[in-house]
Amino acid sequence: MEMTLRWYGKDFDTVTLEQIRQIPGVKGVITTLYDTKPGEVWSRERIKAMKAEVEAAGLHVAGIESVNIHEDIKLGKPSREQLIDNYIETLTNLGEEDIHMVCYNFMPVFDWTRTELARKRPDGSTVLAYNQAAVDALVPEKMFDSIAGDTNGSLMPGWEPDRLAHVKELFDEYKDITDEDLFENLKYFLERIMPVCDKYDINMAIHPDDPAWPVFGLPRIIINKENIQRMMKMVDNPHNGVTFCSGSYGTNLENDLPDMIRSLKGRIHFAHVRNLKFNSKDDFEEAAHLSSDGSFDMYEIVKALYDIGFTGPIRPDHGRMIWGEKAMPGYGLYDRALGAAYINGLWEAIEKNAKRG
Ligand code: DNO
Ligand code: MN
Repeated sequence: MEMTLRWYGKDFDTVTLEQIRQIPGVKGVITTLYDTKPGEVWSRERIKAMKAEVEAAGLHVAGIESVNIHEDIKLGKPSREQLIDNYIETLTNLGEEDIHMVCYNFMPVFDWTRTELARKRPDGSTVLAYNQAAVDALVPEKMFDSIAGDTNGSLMPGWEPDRLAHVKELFDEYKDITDEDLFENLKYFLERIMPVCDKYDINMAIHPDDPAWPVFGLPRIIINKENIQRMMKMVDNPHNGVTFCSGSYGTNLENDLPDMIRSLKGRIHFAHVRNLKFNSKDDFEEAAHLSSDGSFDMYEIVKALYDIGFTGPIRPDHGRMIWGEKAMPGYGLYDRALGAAYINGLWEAIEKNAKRG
């Protein structure tokens, strides 16, 4: 594995590349062109400039999170042809610039869903949290309003203002879309992009739906072992792979995370490692990475990644807000740096132990 940190670019991130470089063991960043819109072609020049900036700080671009998918592709509308052509052009430009991992998701309308961005924990830190009763009480169009005061001034990924402005229309468009339709549309998209992925050796890494069940009646398919196996088989190309995100698959306590990891040998191209603390099955919060702070056995998760010979980029996922930091919720420096150090420690111990036999 290669330890990395997500970075949104200097115009959007409170964390600097210089700070990231001082986290022990972090040599790569996972970044994006945060101001591009789904469907837009990423120009070669902009990708080149992004790479140069990262490299000037002594780091390298280990992959992209995300190149977002336009809703019309997920909906299977005729306009998808042009939009997929554009996606292929973006992948070509990334490939020409020697970037080989792209994370994306196929969630209708919303990316991740949380009901609180700053829930206070007993130690005084604040974390993102999810409560099912709170979701059930919300009107989807108003979802962001209830948490907007806690963003620390950041633009939240998946909650871009022009997307939010059209939430109602989008809901109407998804009215008749079933899980089967969504699988079909994903298959169509993947079949079209696989040739360019083969040509440039680009690993596509689908991010799971978060939480791993339908919210607001929208279909959601990347949620469990069965569905992800179906996806791997329906386009059986090693470049069609996954982002294994423990915090997203882990929202459903029925998902056996180490077992899922083992079943995806060779197809995990990117790993997000984080812990959740469940207060009940309908209420969880994003704990510190340490096993004892949450509900997951982080040793078993990292061990499973080690055992399948995972070599891709890995990153600590959302961190708590600690030590007075003001940053995008989930994406401060301090707790993610602690997470990286912890995962590195687990990995070193597992590796040394395995080599000792
Ligand atoms: C949440 C992230 C997601 C993820 C996208 C990938 O913080 O894990 O927003 O980046 O779903 O496309
Ligand atoms: Mn994730």
